[in-house]
Amino acid sequence: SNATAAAMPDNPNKSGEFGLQHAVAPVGTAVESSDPDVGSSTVTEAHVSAKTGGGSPVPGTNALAGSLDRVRADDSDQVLTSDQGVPVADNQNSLKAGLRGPTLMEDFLLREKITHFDHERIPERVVHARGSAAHGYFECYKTLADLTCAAPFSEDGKRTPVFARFSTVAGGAGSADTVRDVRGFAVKFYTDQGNWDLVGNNMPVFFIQDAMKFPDLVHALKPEPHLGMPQASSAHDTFWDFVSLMPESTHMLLWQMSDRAIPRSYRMMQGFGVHTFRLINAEGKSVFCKFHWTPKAGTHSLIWDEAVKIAGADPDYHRRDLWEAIEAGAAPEWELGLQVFSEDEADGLPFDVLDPTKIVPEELVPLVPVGRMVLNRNPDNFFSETEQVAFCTAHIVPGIDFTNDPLLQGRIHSYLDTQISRLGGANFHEIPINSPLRAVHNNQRDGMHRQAINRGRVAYEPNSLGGGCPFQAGASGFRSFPQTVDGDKIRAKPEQFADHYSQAKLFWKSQTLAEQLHIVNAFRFELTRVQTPAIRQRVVSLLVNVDPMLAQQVAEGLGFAVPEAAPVLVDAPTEYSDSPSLSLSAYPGETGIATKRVALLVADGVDGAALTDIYEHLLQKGAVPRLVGQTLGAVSCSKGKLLQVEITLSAAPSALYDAVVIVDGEAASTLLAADPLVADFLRDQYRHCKPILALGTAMMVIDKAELPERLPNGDDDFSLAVGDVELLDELLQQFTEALAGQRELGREAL
Ligand code: HDE
Repeated sequence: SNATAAAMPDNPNKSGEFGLQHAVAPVGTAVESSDPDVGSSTVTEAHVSAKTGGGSPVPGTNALAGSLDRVRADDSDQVLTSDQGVPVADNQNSLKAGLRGPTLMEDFLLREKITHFDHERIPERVVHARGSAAHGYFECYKTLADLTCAAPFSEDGKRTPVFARFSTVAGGAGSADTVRDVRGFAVKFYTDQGNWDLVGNNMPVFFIQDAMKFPDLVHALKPEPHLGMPQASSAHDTFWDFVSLMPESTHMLLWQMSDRAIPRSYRMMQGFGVHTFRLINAEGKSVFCKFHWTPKAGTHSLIWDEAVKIAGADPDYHRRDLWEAIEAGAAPEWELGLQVFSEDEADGLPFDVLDPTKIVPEELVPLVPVGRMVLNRNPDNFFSETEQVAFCTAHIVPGIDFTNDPLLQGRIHSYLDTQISRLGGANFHEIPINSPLRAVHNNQRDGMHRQAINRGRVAYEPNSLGGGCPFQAGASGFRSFPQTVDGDKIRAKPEQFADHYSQAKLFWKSQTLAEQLHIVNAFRFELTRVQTPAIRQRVVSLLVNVDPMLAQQVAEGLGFAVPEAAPVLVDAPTEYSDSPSLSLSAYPGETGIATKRVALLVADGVDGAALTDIYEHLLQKGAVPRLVGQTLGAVSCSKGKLLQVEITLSAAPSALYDAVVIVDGEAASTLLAADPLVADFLRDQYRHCKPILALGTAMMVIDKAELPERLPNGDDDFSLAVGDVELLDELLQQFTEALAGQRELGREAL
């Protein structure tokens, strides 16, 4: 796929990486807009690219790719200059008084270079510091004009450019990707009515009900302040101390201890807007709405032991996965679904829709698919795009509005505020990745790092000297929904907010047995790391209200008897029937084995013909096969040609592959069977519930690893495709089917 990528670059702007023949107009060449709605004088205005050629965008590319060309810098075929554009003759030596003398103060080139370097860092995000992002587009299936006048939903098939960033929450910018954590799922829609940011998570509920508690939550979660540990982990006393005293967090804790918190890939997790939002149509009619993203690749998670191993073997696992999938042309895709309900319907629900610790079960309000998001272009520069992108829940467009969810209300303030310290001032909206496609016209002026050169003497409104411009948009502009508000000023919560356990119960009973086992193990792990016995007990006393068996199993692991249940604050907690869509098993995915990574273990004497066939078969289906050997170099084959090993067992351990294949070949199988790394590799593949294909003599390698032939309950293990060489076609098909689906969790003894 590297050869294809070179011929057809996904990022045509990176000419330097695709040969000098692609070099284009030097930076600074003026580009003109062909869009009559769009001016051309300020950096916040959209430009159609000279490079991608203006006019109608190529299907599948997004308008933003063109607009950012204005600032994309390409050094191919260019002379090195200072920041002032002065050509630099010598970039090796500072200017000295004599060969062995001191460096001169006048060395402006040295000082400029070092000064710039000294200031290269900005504060990392206070939460969600570690993340990865990509460009793409959102495509609306059918107009939603009857529900909302929001621009992305105005026409059938309309495409809106997006930039999406996925993140962990607790860890610093350099922490590992596969830690147990909530994942951020933030999407910036560059609509033709301005930017709309849907700043969600991969779990539909949150720990707390009111913004007032957010700094407490985060202080408890982050490394403990006296010793700066642990990094990127909730498994410590302060976190569990806080949540054990906040029973409203119980529902979220179950999600966080579930496999949702260790996704296999950003491309394989759901996203949720969490809060209830409002949609408003052109007549001013409003409905409530919840936003859901569902991955086309299905929902897939890691096994905890695997997640831990990956954190060491490849801390950039999710970042690399997203990058490589996009570079390979396997653009990740999610379907956007809405749960839409009226205020009257909301009043009839057995919980408060303003409470962010509650979901709206799909059995009560169905999920309606409305469009899809495709991410098809990697950023050119991590800092300029992924680091500087500023998501903000306050960024909404006409047709969308907030509700009074007290968590959302606090966020509306926080995101704008935090950018000012993170990005250094009020003009962060002018940073290219943040600037809207629609031109900005207002009387906001000046401030640090101002880019726009606003012309004229008028910076106020009303005015007559500027012809009254810019003028108010009136009916076509943003108008808040005129909700009637009447009440006493009060610091309190609605009564229904106090039903803390009913939905936690619903979540628990909607999980498969294997998922439940993982939740129990996660609680045991985290609480074992907690040092204060009273905190452990308090957490289990919350769990008693969720399910006595859950509490029992967790308590057993912690070596104490089940404590008394925490007090239940409502008289009649809601009873829910189960909700199958809450299990990860509900979304196996539609993309088959595409992007799945398969290790083919090789050694001298391997059956090269079968190996090549399988390799080709996997490639054809979009999978990522790798020849994994004991050393780099060529292996000689019993049949077929010499094959080059791509990576070694020690450089790329089992946890980095979704499946493993070993083909026939007496000599090779003997070598592999004798290697303890190979046995480890296979045991991990097995323990992590991944498909294994072994042919002919490879059976001896499987035997050496002592893998069980059947599942612990006596059933056939469909993911273990082992047999004679003659059965290759059949076994390969079985293996491919297993790899396309979810893992064989039945291997774990319950
Ligand atoms: Fe955030 N959150 N948050 N959060 N959040 C931030 O904004 C905050 C919450 C979420 O990729 C910060 O730019 C408060 C819920 C994501 O850049 C900050 C409250 C949800 C991202 C902030 C919440 C989120 C953030 C830190 C409770 C899911 C990363 C840096 C009142 C619906 C966005 C920044 C990116 C980032 C505040 C709760 C999602 C400090 C005050 C609930 C995905 O402004």
